[in-house]
Amino acid sequence: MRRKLVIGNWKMNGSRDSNAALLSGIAAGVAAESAARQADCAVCAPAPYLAQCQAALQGSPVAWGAQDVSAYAAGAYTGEVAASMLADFGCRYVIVGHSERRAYHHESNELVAKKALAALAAGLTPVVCVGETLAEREAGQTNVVVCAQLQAVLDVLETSALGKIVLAYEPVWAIGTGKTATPAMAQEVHAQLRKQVATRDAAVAGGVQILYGGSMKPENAGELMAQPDIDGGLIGGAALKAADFLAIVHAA
Ligand code: 3PY
Repeated sequence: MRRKLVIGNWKMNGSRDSNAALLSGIAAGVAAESAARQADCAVCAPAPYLAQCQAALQGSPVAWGAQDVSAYAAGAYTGEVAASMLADFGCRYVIVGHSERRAYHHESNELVAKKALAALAAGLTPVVCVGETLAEREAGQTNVVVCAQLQAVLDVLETSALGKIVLAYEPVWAIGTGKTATPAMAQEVHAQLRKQVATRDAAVAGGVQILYGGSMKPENAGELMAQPDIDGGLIGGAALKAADFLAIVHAA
């Protein structure tokens, strides 16, 4: 059985003071859960705050990670952060291919695949995001778009590495808009993604965690995560309030 996983994507939000309160609230809330706690959880913070996450969360059940990584290992890439640097700060996860990076930084499917490879090489778990725009959904292109995004990653990964990634389906039209895919809409895409992974390896496909992202909040998290192929959430705005984030972790 797949474990549920809830990851907060803080995006470009926070300050040392607000992070301190958020991190201690999350760590205390998760630590107070019973040993029978089912869900794993993590926060993905802006890079300058990873040391703060490491100091606050070390030894707690809450993992931490980053929101992007360079495709390159080291060298003359001004402004980039290498996967080995994230590993140095104890990161377990790194988000790659978030739609905001694809849209505002023109990241291609191939670049996202290279970033996933770079993350794996440093021992990190890449959280590979895929998702369609509203125009693509309305044109009936959802599966074509998300399958192409996933295929670029499948094409560069050895079968042994496939089981080390996490996938996140984030419909672009549901990000930061308050609109959420219905559980049935999300489940349909998640099942399709799992089927696509199964074309490479059925056992790996059965174990890969596929998160839903896009305005997941305490009110809709339980119903979304009750779907058979939805293994958790990648949480935007609701990850910035400890009570909301914890409510989603509890719902998982
Ligand atoms: C959102 O829910 O807004 C997200 O983009 C999560 O990554």
